[in-house]
Amino acid sequence: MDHPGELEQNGYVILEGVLKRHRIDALRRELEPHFDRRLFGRNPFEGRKTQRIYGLLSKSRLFDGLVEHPAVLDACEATLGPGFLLSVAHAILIHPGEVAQSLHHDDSFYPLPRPRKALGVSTIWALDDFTEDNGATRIVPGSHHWNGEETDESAAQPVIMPAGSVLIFLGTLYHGGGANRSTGTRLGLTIQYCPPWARQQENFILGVSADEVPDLSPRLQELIGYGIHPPFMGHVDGRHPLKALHT
Ligand SMILES: O=C(O)CCC(=O)C(=O)O
Repeated sequence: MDHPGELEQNGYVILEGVLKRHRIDALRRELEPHFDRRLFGRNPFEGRKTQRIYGLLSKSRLFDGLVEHPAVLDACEATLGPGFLLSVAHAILIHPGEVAQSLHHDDSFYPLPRPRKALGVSTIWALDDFTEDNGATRIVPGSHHWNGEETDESAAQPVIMPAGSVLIFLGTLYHGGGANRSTGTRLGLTIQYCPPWARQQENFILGVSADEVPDLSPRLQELIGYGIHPPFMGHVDGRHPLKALHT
Protein backbone atom coordinates (compact mmCIF):
# COMPACT_ATOMS: atom_id res chain seq x y z
CA MET A 1 0.00 0.00 0.00
CA ASP A 2 1.24 3.48 -0.86
CA HIS A 3 0.71 5.02 2.58
CA PRO A 4 2.02 8.52 1.92
CA GLY A 5 -0.07 8.81 -1.30
CA GLU A 6 -3.18 7.49 0.42
CA LEU A 7 -2.58 9.75 3.40
CA GLU A 8 -2.31 12.81 1.17
CA GLN A 9 -5.40 11.86 -0.82
CA ASN A 10 -7.82 10.77 1.93
CA GLY A 11 -6.25 12.50 4.90
CA TYR A 12 -5.82 9.20 6.77
CA VAL A 13 -4.67 5.61 6.50
CA ILE A 14 -5.41 2.60 8.73
CA LEU A 15 -2.82 -0.14 9.24
CA GLU A 16 -4.14 -3.32 10.85
CA GLY A 17 -2.21 -6.06 12.66
CA VAL A 18 0.78 -3.87 13.53
CA LEU A 19 0.95 -4.95 17.20
CA LYS A 20 0.71 -8.59 18.30
CA ARG A 21 -1.35 -9.62 21.34
CA HIS A 22 1.63 -10.02 23.71
CA ARG A 23 2.83 -6.51 22.91
CA ILE A 24 -0.62 -5.01 23.38
CA ASP A 25 -0.86 -6.75 26.77
CA ALA A 26 2.57 -5.49 27.81
CA LEU A 27 1.67 -1.90 26.88
CA ARG A 28 -1.61 -2.17 28.78
CA ARG A 29 0.21 -3.46 31.88
CA GLU A 30 2.54 -0.43 31.83
CA LEU A 31 -0.45 1.91 31.89
CA GLU A 32 -2.46 0.15 34.60
CA PRO A 33 -0.85 1.77 37.68
CA HIS A 34 -1.36 5.20 36.14
CA PHE A 35 -5.02 4.57 35.36
CA ASP A 36 -5.46 3.24 38.91
CA ARG A 37 -5.06 6.84 40.08
CA ARG A 38 -8.56 7.43 38.63
CA LEU A 39 -7.84 10.95 37.35
CA PHE A 40 -10.42 12.11 34.80
CA GLY A 41 -10.53 14.88 32.20
CA ARG A 42 -10.76 18.45 33.50
CA ASN A 43 -12.96 19.78 30.69
CA PRO A 44 -15.23 18.47 27.91
CA PHE A 45 -12.34 18.31 25.43
CA GLU A 46 -10.25 16.02 27.66
CA GLY A 47 -13.51 14.24 28.50
CA ARG A 48 -15.08 14.17 31.96
CA LYS A 49 -15.42 10.38 31.69
CA THR A 50 -12.04 9.91 30.04
CA GLN A 51 -8.68 9.25 31.66
CA ARG A 52 -5.52 10.54 30.01
CA ILE A 53 -1.98 9.53 30.85
CA TYR A 54 0.33 12.22 29.53
CA GLY A 55 4.11 12.04 29.17
CA LEU A 56 4.35 8.40 28.09
CA LEU A 57 8.08 8.67 27.34
CA SER A 58 8.77 9.56 30.96
CA LYS A 59 6.82 6.52 32.20
CA SER A 60 8.17 3.50 30.30
CA ARG A 61 10.60 2.64 27.52
CA LEU A 62 7.97 0.26 26.04
CA PHE A 63 6.36 3.13 24.14
CA ASP A 64 9.56 4.02 22.28
CA GLY A 65 8.96 1.39 19.60
CA LEU A 66 5.57 2.88 18.75
CA VAL A 67 6.96 6.40 18.52
CA GLU A 68 9.69 5.12 16.18
CA HIS A 69 7.54 2.72 14.14
CA PRO A 70 8.99 2.73 10.59
CA ALA A 71 5.62 2.96 8.78
CA VAL A 72 4.65 5.95 10.90
CA LEU A 73 8.04 7.64 10.47
CA ASP A 74 7.80 7.16 6.68
CA ALA A 75 4.40 8.85 6.64
CA CYS A 76 5.77 11.70 8.78
CA GLU A 77 8.80 12.19 6.56
CA ALA A 78 6.61 12.34 3.43
CA THR A 79 4.31 14.93 5.03
CA LEU A 80 6.59 16.97 7.29
CA GLY A 81 10.01 16.58 5.66
CA PRO A 82 13.27 15.45 7.27
CA GLY A 83 14.02 16.40 10.85
CA PHE A 84 10.37 16.31 11.99
CA LEU A 85 9.81 16.11 15.76
CA LEU A 86 7.68 14.16 18.18
CA SER A 87 5.04 16.55 19.50
CA VAL A 88 3.10 14.53 22.10
CA ALA A 89 2.53 10.96 23.30
CA HIS A 90 -0.33 10.09 25.62
CA ALA A 91 -2.89 7.40 26.42
CA ILE A 92 -6.66 7.89 26.28
CA LEU A 93 -9.07 5.61 28.16
CA ILE A 94 -12.69 6.40 27.31
CA HIS A 95 -15.13 5.12 29.93
CA PRO A 96 -18.77 4.05 29.45
CA GLY A 97 -21.11 7.04 29.35
CA GLU A 98 -18.56 9.39 27.77
CA VAL A 99 -20.07 11.66 25.11
CA ALA A 100 -18.49 12.31 21.72
CA GLN A 101 -15.61 14.77 21.72
CA SER A 102 -16.06 17.80 19.45
CA LEU A 103 -14.54 17.50 15.99
CA HIS A 104 -11.21 19.28 15.70
CA HIS A 105 -7.91 19.07 13.85
CA ASP A 106 -4.68 18.48 15.72
CA ASP A 107 -2.53 21.20 14.14
CA SER A 108 -5.10 23.91 15.01
CA PHE A 109 -2.79 25.59 17.52
CA TYR A 110 -0.52 26.77 14.70
CA PRO A 111 -2.46 29.91 13.79
CA LEU A 112 -2.21 29.76 10.01
CA PRO A 113 -5.29 29.95 7.79
CA ARG A 114 -6.75 26.85 6.10
CA PRO A 115 -6.87 25.23 3.63
CA ARG A 116 -3.14 24.57 3.88
CA LYS A 117 -0.50 21.88 4.10
CA ALA A 118 -0.67 19.77 7.26
CA LEU A 119 1.58 20.97 10.08
CA GLY A 120 1.35 17.67 11.89
CA VAL A 121 0.84 13.94 11.57
CA SER A 122 -1.18 12.18 14.27
CA THR A 123 -1.59 8.53 15.13
CA ILE A 124 -4.09 6.66 17.25
CA TRP A 125 -2.92 3.20 18.29
CA ALA A 126 -5.81 0.90 19.22
CA LEU A 127 -5.07 -1.13 22.36
CA ASP A 128 -8.69 -2.33 22.41
CA ASP A 129 -10.87 -3.24 19.47
CA PHE A 130 -12.41 0.07 18.34
CA THR A 131 -16.13 -0.54 17.75
CA GLU A 132 -19.15 1.50 16.72
CA ASP A 133 -20.25 1.60 20.39
CA ASN A 134 -17.14 1.90 22.55
CA GLY A 135 -15.79 5.31 21.54
CA ALA A 136 -13.91 4.55 18.32
CA THR A 137 -12.22 7.68 16.98
CA ARG A 138 -14.49 9.50 14.49
CA ILE A 139 -12.93 10.98 11.38
CA VAL A 140 -14.22 13.02 8.46
CA PRO A 141 -12.55 11.63 5.32
CA GLY A 142 -11.39 14.44 3.03
CA SER A 143 -11.84 17.15 5.68
CA HIS A 144 -8.13 18.00 5.49
CA HIS A 145 -9.26 20.19 2.55
CA TRP A 146 -11.89 22.08 4.58
CA ASN A 147 -11.32 25.81 4.91
CA GLY A 148 -11.77 25.76 8.71
CA GLU A 149 -15.14 27.49 8.88
CA GLU A 150 -17.29 24.40 8.51
CA THR A 151 -17.48 21.40 10.83
CA ASP A 152 -20.11 18.98 9.61
CA GLU A 153 -20.70 16.51 12.48
CA SER A 154 -22.94 14.41 10.24
CA ALA A 155 -19.95 13.59 7.98
CA ALA A 156 -18.01 11.91 10.82
CA GLN A 157 -17.45 8.13 10.59
CA PRO A 158 -16.20 5.81 13.33
CA VAL A 159 -12.87 4.11 12.67
CA ILE A 160 -13.67 0.49 13.36
CA MET A 161 -10.37 -1.34 13.77
CA PRO A 162 -9.07 -4.30 15.76
CA ALA A 163 -6.67 -3.90 18.69
CA GLY A 164 -3.13 -3.66 17.35
CA SER A 165 -4.08 -1.30 14.49
CA VAL A 166 -2.87 2.23 14.00
CA LEU A 167 -4.78 5.10 12.42
CA ILE A 168 -2.41 7.64 10.84
CA PHE A 169 -3.88 11.00 9.82
CA LEU A 170 -2.94 14.50 8.79
CA GLY A 171 -2.94 17.31 11.34
CA THR A 172 -5.54 19.05 9.17
CA LEU A 173 -8.06 16.16 9.28
CA TYR A 174 -11.17 16.72 11.42
CA HIS A 175 -11.72 13.97 13.97
CA GLY A 176 -12.68 13.38 17.61
CA GLY A 177 -13.14 10.68 20.20
CA GLY A 178 -16.44 8.81 19.94
CA ALA A 179 -19.23 8.42 22.53
CA ASN A 180 -18.83 5.26 24.59
CA ARG A 181 -22.25 3.58 24.67
CA SER A 182 -20.78 0.20 25.64
CA THR A 183 -20.19 -1.31 29.07
CA GLY A 184 -16.39 -1.45 28.70
CA THR A 185 -13.56 1.06 28.35
CA ARG A 186 -11.73 1.94 25.13
CA LEU A 187 -7.96 2.35 25.27
CA GLY A 188 -5.94 4.18 22.62
CA LEU A 189 -2.61 5.97 22.44
CA THR A 190 -2.17 9.19 20.53
CA ILE A 191 1.33 9.94 19.28
CA GLN A 192 1.70 13.09 17.20
CA TYR A 193 4.52 14.69 15.22
CA CYS A 194 5.24 18.23 14.00
CA PRO A 195 7.59 19.97 11.54
CA PRO A 196 11.19 20.52 12.73
CA TRP A 197 10.68 24.28 13.09
CA ALA A 198 7.39 24.15 15.06
CA ARG A 199 6.89 24.13 18.83
CA GLN A 200 6.15 20.68 20.27
CA GLN A 201 3.08 20.23 22.48
CA GLU A 202 5.11 18.42 25.15
CA ASN A 203 8.34 19.80 26.56
CA PHE A 204 10.41 16.61 26.35
CA ILE A 205 13.65 18.27 27.45
CA LEU A 206 12.10 18.63 30.91
CA GLY A 207 9.69 15.68 30.60
CA VAL A 208 12.33 13.00 29.94
CA SER A 209 14.99 13.09 32.63
CA ALA A 210 18.48 13.95 31.36
CA ASP A 211 19.76 10.71 32.97
CA GLU A 212 17.48 8.67 30.70
CA VAL A 213 18.35 10.37 27.43
CA PRO A 214 21.41 8.10 26.79
CA ASP A 215 19.03 5.08 27.00
CA LEU A 216 17.01 6.36 24.02
CA SER A 217 17.93 5.44 20.47
CA PRO A 218 19.71 8.21 18.51
CA ARG A 219 16.55 8.58 16.40
CA LEU A 220 14.36 9.03 19.45
CA GLN A 221 16.80 11.52 20.95
CA GLU A 222 16.49 13.55 17.75
CA LEU A 223 12.70 13.17 17.67
CA ILE A 224 12.27 14.63 21.15
CA GLY A 225 14.49 17.62 20.38
CA TYR A 226 18.13 16.65 20.88
CA GLY A 227 19.07 17.71 17.38
CA ILE A 228 19.77 20.74 15.21
CA HIS A 229 17.41 21.85 12.46
CA PRO A 230 19.76 23.48 9.93
CA PRO A 231 21.30 25.86 10.08
CA PHE A 232 21.15 26.29 13.86
CA MET A 233 17.66 25.87 15.38
CA GLY A 234 17.97 24.06 18.70
CA HIS A 235 21.55 24.87 19.63
CA VAL A 236 22.71 25.25 23.23
CA ASP A 237 25.25 28.01 23.64
CA GLY A 238 26.27 27.49 20.02
CA ARG A 239 26.67 23.71 20.35
CA HIS A 240 24.71 20.56 19.53
CA PRO A 241 22.30 19.82 22.44
CA LEU A 242 23.75 16.31 22.98
CA LYS A 243 27.21 17.82 23.49
CA ALA A 244 25.71 20.20 26.04
CA LEU A 245 23.99 17.26 27.77
CA HIS A 246 27.21 15.29 28.09
CA THR A 247 29.29 18.13 29.61
O1 LIG B 1 -9.32 9.26 21.62
C1 LIG B 1 -9.63 9.50 20.45
O2 LIG B 1 -10.18 8.67 19.74
C2 LIG B 1 -9.35 10.85 19.86
C3 LIG B 1 -8.92 11.87 20.86
C4 LIG B 1 -8.52 13.15 20.26
O3 LIG B 1 -8.66 13.40 19.08
C5 LIG B 1 -7.93 14.20 21.10
O4 LIG B 1 -8.03 14.13 22.32
O5 LIG B 1 -7.36 15.17 20.54
